[in-house]
Amino acid sequence: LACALPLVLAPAPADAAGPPAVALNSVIPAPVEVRPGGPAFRLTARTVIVAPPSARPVADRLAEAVRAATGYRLAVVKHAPRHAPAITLAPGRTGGEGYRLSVGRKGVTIRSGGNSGLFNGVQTLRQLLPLEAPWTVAGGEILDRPRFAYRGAFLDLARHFHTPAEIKQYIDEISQFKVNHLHLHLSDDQGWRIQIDSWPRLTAVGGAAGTGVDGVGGGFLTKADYRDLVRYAAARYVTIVPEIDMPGHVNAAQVAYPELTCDGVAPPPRTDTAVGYSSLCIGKEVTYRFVEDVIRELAELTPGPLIHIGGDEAHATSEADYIAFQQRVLPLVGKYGKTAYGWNEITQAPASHTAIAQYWNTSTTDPTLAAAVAAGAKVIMSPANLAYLDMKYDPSTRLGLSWAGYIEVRTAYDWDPGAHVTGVPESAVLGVEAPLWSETLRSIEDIEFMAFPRLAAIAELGWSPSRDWESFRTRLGAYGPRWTARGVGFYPSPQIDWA
Ligand code: TNX
Repeated sequence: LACALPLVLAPAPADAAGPPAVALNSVIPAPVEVRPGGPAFRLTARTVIVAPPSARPVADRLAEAVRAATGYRLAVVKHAPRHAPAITLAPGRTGGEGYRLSVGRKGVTIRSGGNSGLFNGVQTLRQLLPLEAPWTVAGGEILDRPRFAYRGAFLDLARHFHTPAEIKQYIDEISQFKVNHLHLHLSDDQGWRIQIDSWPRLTAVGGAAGTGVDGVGGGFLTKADYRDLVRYAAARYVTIVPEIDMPGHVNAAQVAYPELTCDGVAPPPRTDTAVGYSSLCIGKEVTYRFVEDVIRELAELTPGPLIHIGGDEAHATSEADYIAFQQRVLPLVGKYGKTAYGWNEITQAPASHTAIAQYWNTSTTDPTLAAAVAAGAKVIMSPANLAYLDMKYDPSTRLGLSWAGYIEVRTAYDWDPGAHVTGVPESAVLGVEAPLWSETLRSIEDIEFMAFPRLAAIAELGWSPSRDWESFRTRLGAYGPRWTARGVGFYPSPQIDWA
């Protein structure tokens, strides 16, 4: 122990030139257990990546990340040559998304019972690699697993379309914080952003040029684009969750198909940011043919278990109609083999008791939600006043909205998703999601400025067993140069001492 101690304090070997290794306890989200100690590992061009065939996809991601960070093209092999320094991916007893990472003089070993766990271990290792040579990784061990199964990010493609390339860039960033779901808001009053073969005018009209807020943008994902995104995300252990919003937020669909209104008259296209004025016609059968066709085609595109059917802000639908609509539509999701997911308003309908509600309200009490939970509903926490990435940081933020308040980094971090709403115990909470609505956002730069650093805060709430603002603040400050090095224009919050 006496000789291990100096290594704990200064993990870089004495002969190392340049900066000391990154401390093992600097990772975001904070791991469950960190035990620094023992000799460090020095990654060089001679290091090999060792992985069984089953873990090859993760090994390829690791090789890609090492190449981006160091310029080295490490070989990926099934068995390590004798004495070769190695990063080894190996089976382990830590189940699913959990992993164990061990660093010693001869190499780094990541063990997990699942490829998602190996991938998570790789994300940890990426953060332990210094930004500059020498590529020394501090010695010790990390044992890690998520608090919640669902850790989500969200993009709104309807208010302003974001291209597949931009969505991929976002997936690259969020997956580094072990975020494992990306919810795509694919339709709203302004536009319709996913090809539906049985209703082609949805995208021909609703995805045309000019169908964004202020008439800017337009565009949609073809089925081929969408399948490619699903694959890209899956390779980063991110599940795409598609949302079609209804019975409100449907103006774009009604512009394309006037039979979806009660009077059969097409409304004018809308490029403003008002909400709550449109509704599907609850009493017409064509409404349910439309909804079922859309759900069926979405389910065909979706390997993941969830389909989000919206359900928010249906202020132009009477309460009785709203409930009647959800009683018919929520079971349709099940008919196509998926679990229904919707904004918390769906909990007014008894059929939501086998569904998942996304809680976006700003109150810490919601008797309707609590009653649905008592009847079996599960919840994903996205309180607008804490988790909405489109809220301004402070009054001077040039992008974003402020209807739910200002959200500085500490506000986004300092709450407990497992005990946020009265009558919603941790056992009913599947996780957290950080929505990023796009009324004011156009480019990937806009997305990055609003998402980072707050997404890292929400990711830690979803992953880590406990929270500690001072620790998070320190780790975040140290992380800043990594975003800068990747060209991610994050918001340099004055609450953080940026390195
Ligand atoms: C409310 S949050 C909405 C969206 C807006 C967002 C802007 C929710 C379920 N609905 O239609 O884009 O506020 O922050």
